[in-house]
Amino acid sequence: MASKTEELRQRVLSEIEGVRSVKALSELKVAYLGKNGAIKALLRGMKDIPAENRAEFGKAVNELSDDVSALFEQKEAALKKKELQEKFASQAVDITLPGKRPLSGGLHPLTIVKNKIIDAFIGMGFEIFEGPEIDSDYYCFQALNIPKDHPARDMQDTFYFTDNILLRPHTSPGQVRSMEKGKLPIKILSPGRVYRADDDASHSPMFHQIEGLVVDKGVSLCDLKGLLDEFVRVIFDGDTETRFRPSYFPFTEPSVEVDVTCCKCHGKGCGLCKGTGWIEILGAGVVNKNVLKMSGIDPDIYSGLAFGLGIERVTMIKYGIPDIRTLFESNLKFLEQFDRR
Ligand code: FA5
Repeated sequence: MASKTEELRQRVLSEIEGVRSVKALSELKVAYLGKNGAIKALLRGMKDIPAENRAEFGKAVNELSDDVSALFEQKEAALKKKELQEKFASQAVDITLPGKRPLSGGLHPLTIVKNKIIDAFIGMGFEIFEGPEIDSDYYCFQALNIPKDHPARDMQDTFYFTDNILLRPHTSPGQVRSMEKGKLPIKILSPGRVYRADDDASHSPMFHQIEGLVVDKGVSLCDLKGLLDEFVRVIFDGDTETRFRPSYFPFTEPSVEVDVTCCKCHGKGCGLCKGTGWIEILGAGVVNKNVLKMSGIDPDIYSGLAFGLGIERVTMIKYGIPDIRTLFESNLKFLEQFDRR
């Protein structure tokens, strides 16, 4: 009789010992303590026990039941603790590992340079004035002293919607539009996209210019030189040399072009600078009296200076980029080298 309960106790002890998971333990618990479990089966066998021994047997079975319940509780607590520790260990984070940097946007090199140029001129008292990208023949050419069929139109050949409506080939129409407003003096900066029938390593069919215009009494070529020298000083590093070269634009007289030393060969001469060692960054000059007159400004009282610079050229020289197309390829490996914020 006692040996039956003792035998069961030993069996439970050895089976609980071998259990490795909470799930297996609960199955084992049902097998011993459940309604149809081994301990309840002992109680059901009471009827076969001689009457004088029943009380003792019942007591022994109840004790066994209490002891086994306690054993299951202890084992369950131990297993749960172990499983939790294993879960924590498997999910542990090594805080000494380097973190993953979140991807963040940055400014395109053209935007960085545009902002720098704008800052430089705003610091010299200029205001922003923006004109349309689709414009008329009158604003793009005629009002700039370039009549129909003038050979100078070839220098700024662009894309036409009709004979009269076109994608502006330069930001110079901004000069005319700001002068037409009739408010003097003028000191404006007009940035924007422009279009040309061009395509090679230093010329793009779409690129960006910034136009500058100053109209006031007594404005001269000396003021233009002072402004452009300051611009070059602010934008480029000390090693970049500049030169002013006489040039021709129908809307300025005299006209100049400003070159800086080539970013690829540093002045020695290469394919990018066509062997000259110099790259042109802007055209400029004293506003032609005809242009002032056509915009309703008296050239005997007022004079003007104007310049138009290519943002791509300035960017290429500043960062040593040998091919203009790199700026439009949206290649993250290239773009990530610039501003990341
Ligand atoms: C002009 O566009 C004149 N409107 C500039 C000007 C303004 C002169 C005011 C006088 C007074 P030009 O065609 O040289 O000039 O172009 C000016 C600058 O734009 C060039 O120096 C160059 O930096 C840039 N540029 C010209 N064509 C391209 C092109 N296809 N791709 C990239 N940059 C270009």
